[in-house]
Amino acid sequence: MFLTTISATDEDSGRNAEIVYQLGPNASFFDLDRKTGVLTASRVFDREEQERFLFTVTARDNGTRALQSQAAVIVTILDENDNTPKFTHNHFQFFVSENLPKYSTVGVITVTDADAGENAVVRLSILNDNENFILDPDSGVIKSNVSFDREQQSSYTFDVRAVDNGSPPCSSAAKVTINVIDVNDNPPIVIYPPSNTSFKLVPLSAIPGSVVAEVFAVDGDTGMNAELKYTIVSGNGRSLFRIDPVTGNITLEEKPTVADTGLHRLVVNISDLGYPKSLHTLVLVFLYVNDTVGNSSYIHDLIRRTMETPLDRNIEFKKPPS
Ligand SMILES: [Ca+2]
Ligand SMILES: [Ca+2]
Ligand SMILES: [Ca+2]
Ligand SMILES: [Ca+2]
Repeated sequence: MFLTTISATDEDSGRNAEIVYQLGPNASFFDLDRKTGVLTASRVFDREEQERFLFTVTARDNGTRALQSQAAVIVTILDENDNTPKFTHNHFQFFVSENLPKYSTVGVITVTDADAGENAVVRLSILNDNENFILDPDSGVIKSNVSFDREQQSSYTFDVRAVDNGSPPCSSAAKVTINVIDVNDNPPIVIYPPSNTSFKLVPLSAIPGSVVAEVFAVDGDTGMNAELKYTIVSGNGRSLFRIDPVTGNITLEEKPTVADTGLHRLVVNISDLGYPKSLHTLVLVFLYVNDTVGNSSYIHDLIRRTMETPLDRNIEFKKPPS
């Protein structure tokens, strides 16, 4: 490829003015025509590999006592847009807490372009996201345009595109996933017993170890934030009952005696194992120790009246009507 013509002058005449051109060292990628001084490239250059070449050329006359002079040649390789923008990852993964305020920074996309000048000026955009995120086209900073609720949506995935300013422009794409980390923002919800006013009959003949009632709750969070622990916090003064901390099953610890007959109000605490803050719910479990239910409206009346007793105080056993 033709680059330029090197030319020198000589004020002598004849052979004393005949000029021969010669390349100095460090010019292995170039050819110089000895007679015409035409400088050509002997290979294809890659600016990303080497941008400048510096070498010397010598002009020598054909005099019997040859005279010569030297000049420095600098060849600068101009850029071509032959590199597409490169993302540092094919798939960017970011982790954010739910309940993060809108417009918080959730991640930064990094992209490089090996070219120079405008050929390396890259702008970023989001391809397919329903305006849940805002991407700064220059800095690559991704901000949320929504407040995250992991219980509604636990991850978001979309594609981003990088386009350089070359003509024609080069572009590339990458995937982005925003993972929403759970925060313990849901207390346990009691499924069973269905209400705080229902009761279960515990016959005097019930066998110790048998399940007399069940407590079951769910928690909308995940992991430890949804792991539940059941405990009886009051109403079990004689330790007649025991609750399984994991299943919530309430079993009879010992055979009830006549002294145990009547209504027992167990206050059960259901707490999650959330960190740093655990959330909890209280539920009332009424157990009526007697041979038969007898008059159930009487028991419901008792249950209503227990509401006047604070939950941290054991209610007095009420004798069934004779
Ligand atoms: Ca280039
Ligand atoms: Ca480029
Ligand atoms: Ca929870
Ligand atoms: Ca949550």
